[in-house]
Amino acid sequence: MTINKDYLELFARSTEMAAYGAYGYIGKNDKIGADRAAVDKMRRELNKIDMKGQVVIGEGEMDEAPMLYINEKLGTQKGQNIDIAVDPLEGTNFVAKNLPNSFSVIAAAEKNNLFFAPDTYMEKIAIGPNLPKNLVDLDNSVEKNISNLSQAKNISPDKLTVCLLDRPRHQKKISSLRKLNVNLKLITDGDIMGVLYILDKKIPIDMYIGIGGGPEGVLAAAALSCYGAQMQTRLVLNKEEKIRAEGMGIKELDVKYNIEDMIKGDVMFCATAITNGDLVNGIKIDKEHFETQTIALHKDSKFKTVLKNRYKR
Ligand code: VTB
Repeated sequence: MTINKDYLELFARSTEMAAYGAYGYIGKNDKIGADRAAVDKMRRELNKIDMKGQVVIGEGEMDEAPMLYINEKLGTQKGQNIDIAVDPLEGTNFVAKNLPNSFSVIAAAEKNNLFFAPDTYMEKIAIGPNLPKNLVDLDNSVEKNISNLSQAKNISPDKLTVCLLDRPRHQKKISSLRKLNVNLKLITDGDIMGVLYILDKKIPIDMYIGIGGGPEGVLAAAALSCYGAQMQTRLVLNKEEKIRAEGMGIKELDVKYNIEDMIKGDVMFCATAITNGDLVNGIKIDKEHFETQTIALHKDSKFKTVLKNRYKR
């Protein structure tokens, strides 16, 4: 079944309001305050929607973060059954330090169609649409993935660009890529957008790889699934996390997930920029109004747009 397309605007409203909530905290070095403001506004908007909504990816479990927690019910409990993944403030550091690329993000699918990723690390590899299936794989060496990609795109490795989070855990990958003379885009945070770069025609990013957050992986997969792009992931769990993941009903912990394992059926994705982004502009305000820009996607209707809205403050 398809998600009624009228929901897209309502979900976009929730990320717009959350982004506006966080806007007041730009450059204030207050990550917690910024996150709380985004969560409060997002929840208020989501609760106005006629849906039987439930959070499947949120800000933690109920006892540790009583804000948009996993399993929280949302909406008026009339309308479609919808599972929701939220990241009300993706890039808390960016807002705290007034740096680009902070977003408020949501994905929505029908009940039981989103992967319940626990709040742990996740290995990720992603490439854009219109490439042969299974071209890259988490179990391949960096060299093999680059060679497959460069053959499929018919360009030499030194013309390819790969995006990674700049972390010591990626040192080996980074040095392998440097040896191959591949161009790197190293990001300090925000790997939902890191993955989404592979969709943008203006920014030539050919592949995303590396370990980032599990929830962020599912949110990025939601966007990619609207484009027919490819992504493969695998949870990275310590002992304690393994027990927790089993408690969440994840039976096989070592498996690789493709997009269709993480996102089943129809999906919607909205991301509103807080500070200016590479893909869309951040919130702009004047005395009376604020303006928002939101990447809004709906898989089944093939609707992809940047929504530009203006609201009274
Ligand atoms: C990851 C990434 C996020 O924080 O969760 C990262 O997916 C945390 O990684 O996009 P470290 O523990 O290595 O700092 C973000 O960058 C921002 O939430």
